[in-house]
Amino acid sequence: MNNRSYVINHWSFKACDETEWKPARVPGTVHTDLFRNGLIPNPFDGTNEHDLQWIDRKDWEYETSFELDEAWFALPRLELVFDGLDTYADVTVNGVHVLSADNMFRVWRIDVKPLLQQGTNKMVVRFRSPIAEDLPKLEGLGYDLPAPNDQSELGGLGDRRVSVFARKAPYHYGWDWGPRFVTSGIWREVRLEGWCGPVIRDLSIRQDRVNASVAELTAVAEVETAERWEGQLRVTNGEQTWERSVVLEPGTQAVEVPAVISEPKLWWCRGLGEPAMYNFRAELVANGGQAPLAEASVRTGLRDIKLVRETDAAGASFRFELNGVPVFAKGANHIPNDSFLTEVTDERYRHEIASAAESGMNMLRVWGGGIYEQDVFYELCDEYGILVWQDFMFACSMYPGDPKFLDSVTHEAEDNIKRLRNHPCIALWCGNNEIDSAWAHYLEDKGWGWKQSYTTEQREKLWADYEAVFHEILPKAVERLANGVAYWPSSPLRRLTGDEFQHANELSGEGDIHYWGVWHAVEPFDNYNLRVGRFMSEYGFQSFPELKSVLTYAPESELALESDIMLAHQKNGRGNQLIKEYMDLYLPTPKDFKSFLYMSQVLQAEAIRTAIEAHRRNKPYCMGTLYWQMNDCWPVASWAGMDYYGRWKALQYTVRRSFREVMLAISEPESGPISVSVVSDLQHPVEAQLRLSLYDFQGTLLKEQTLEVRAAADSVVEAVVFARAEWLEGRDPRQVVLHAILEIEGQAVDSKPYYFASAKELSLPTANITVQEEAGSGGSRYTLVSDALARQVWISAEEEGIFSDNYFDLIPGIPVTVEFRRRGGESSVEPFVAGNPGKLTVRSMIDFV
Ligand code: BMA
Repeated sequence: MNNRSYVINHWSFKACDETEWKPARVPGTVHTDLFRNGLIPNPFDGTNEHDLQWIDRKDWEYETSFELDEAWFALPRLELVFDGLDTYADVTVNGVHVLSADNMFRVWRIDVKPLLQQGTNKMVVRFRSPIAEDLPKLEGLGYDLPAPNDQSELGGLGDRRVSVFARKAPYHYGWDWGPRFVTSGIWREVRLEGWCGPVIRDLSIRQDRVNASVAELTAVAEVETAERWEGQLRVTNGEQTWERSVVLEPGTQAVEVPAVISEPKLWWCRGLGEPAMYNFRAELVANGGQAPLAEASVRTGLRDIKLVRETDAAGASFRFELNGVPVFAKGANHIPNDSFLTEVTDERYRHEIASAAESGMNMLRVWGGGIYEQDVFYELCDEYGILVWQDFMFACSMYPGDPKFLDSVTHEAEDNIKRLRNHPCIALWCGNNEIDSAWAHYLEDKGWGWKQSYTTEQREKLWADYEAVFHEILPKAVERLANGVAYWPSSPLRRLTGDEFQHANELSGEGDIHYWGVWHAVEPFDNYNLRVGRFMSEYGFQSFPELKSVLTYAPESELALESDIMLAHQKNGRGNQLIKEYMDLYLPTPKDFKSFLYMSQVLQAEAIRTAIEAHRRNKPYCMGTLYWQMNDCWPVASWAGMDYYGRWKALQYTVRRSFREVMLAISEPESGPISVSVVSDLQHPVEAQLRLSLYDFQGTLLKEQTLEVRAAADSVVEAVVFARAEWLEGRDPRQVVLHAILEIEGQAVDSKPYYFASAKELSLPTANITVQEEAGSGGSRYTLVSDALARQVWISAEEEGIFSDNYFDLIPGIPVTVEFRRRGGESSVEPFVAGNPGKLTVRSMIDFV
């Protein structure tokens, strides 16, 4: 093989109307290059975002030179490959225009051999302002397209929202948790590839039938050749080899090789088994030859994944089945990890996915307002056994439907499905985020009020454009290319009926649900118990990041709920006030703003715990719970459980407990008695002991009961039901706690406190907590004991890392041991390593009121 590949780097950049070139980083963005050159301040600091909006109004250029020796020119084909250009880019090679790119999600490949020369070659990539580019499209359309998250005012555009015209990450234009930084840049690798003879452009392992006894596969190689070629295509997984003769005609063709593996090691998600992976290699070998002329490799897992929607008495199921086993999906919605995508290192991805795994998740939803993630994201999900619900990148907006736009979307879908289809983690392709329900075409009084500002004719046009993308182009692309993974047109959706039964409806008993009554509609937390759908793909509650994170963007003097900086780092208009309103309702009043930060996290955790327990208790009616949202793209008050720096909020620890395989859920419906349920996701039955103990806040044991509980495989069982009075027996409900522990074979698998009064009403005592380092643990394990009830004990470490548990309640006299694991960092292959936390600070709720 004489094929060669060369990564092109050493770039410089400048604004097109300036003269001085500065060093640039590729992959990168204009914003990060300006920052690294000291030309702009840190975009995330203070209110800097507001002053940096000029950047997207300019045109920018990147240039580089590269040397080519003679050997390159012996190859018949020399191609330039751009894995990603953000977004409107004109490329010239030695002064000749070779490409005009217009979709950041596409891969571009151009034959440039006639333009290259031995010695020095010059390449220029010129980015046209995405704003200047798209404003005329808006004017040409004659009406606006709804895009409520597009922060056009902040960008100086008034109400002219142009985000929908660009095939570019929607969140770049701002979101209700994200700043408006409309980037430009070469955001993925650029290579020169030279080849001769046939090449394998793509290799896909189609899984025609997979079960425990056999995997019937078809290796599909997309082969390109300049000349007619005859030989063998050989496919191997290291243990077995499959081969066939091929005759290739000039051009591109798909060559299929059937491959059967008996008793395959299946890929399982977390909780169900090991995520076994296989490496496959395809080689083209000349007749009679041995050395491959071309080769391609993929790593994949063998599994059968289905979205099962069967009609039942309540409506229809919405559940994933992996290798025939129903999966209760536990997870969160993922957004891009940074406003500047190229800042996200592999370590940051690993930290996120390892955190998801540590939190007991088995699914993440790659939400449609961001990007089709980088390969490493899916590689990690494969490795950690985390299923991915993959949206196409369309969210909360209506889009144009001109032929050029539709053509661009078609190519984007093909490029991304092909890139991602070998990842066993991909469980679903979903057309868009919330557009079906926001537009609500078939119900005049439903939706977000968008339709009402259009004429009947415009409405029909907008809906026809919608249908072209989400009911034609995308499902066809998935059907053709995604190797059997299901397509779901929009999240949420009830069913694709083409009439008023189509749009998501919490009470319909089918489809997936985004429940935002709590938060956006200011409904009480208790409504999480009442609004349970078949699959909860979104619901959420905001909090602030911890003080250490806040201080990275705001000085002490700005630490106030309504300061300019606090409002700049809260993108949901009513957000800060909503946190306060709910806090007034449920929690004691924090003594100052720093305490408010802590209390906001406790509040958020309590909201989402209520929701997750309600969803899990309702298994198998409900078969999934993905809260909004996993992560942040900058330091901000948001719905995330983990802040921009990867620091776990109270929520992340609560999720970790609420996603345990066997979980206790204690609920008190308004009308009825208190009920203690055991939710088991285990695939085998368990016998457990449930111990209920009533304590006063000084630790006196007042009453106790032990029960045997038998939970069948993958089940929910109500262990006990009782009236408040049975346990209170006249005692002051503000001064006692019921502690429930569930044990299996003597091991505590879950425990939960239950209070008979709201957190706001409890008579919290002063608590002294002692912390004792465990001998021989190398400073990584600590035992905490309190002399009085301590609620929401927050252990904070000097070092970055996570504790095995945090933000828990300490019953006086009952010790709790936690382990600290440091964040591995760039130099470690392990995401977390047991170690010393440095200085520890331990506080509980009483310290903040
Ligand atoms: C959901 C998401 C996002 C948004 C979030 C919070 O519906 O799809 O659009 O950030 O709500 O409002």
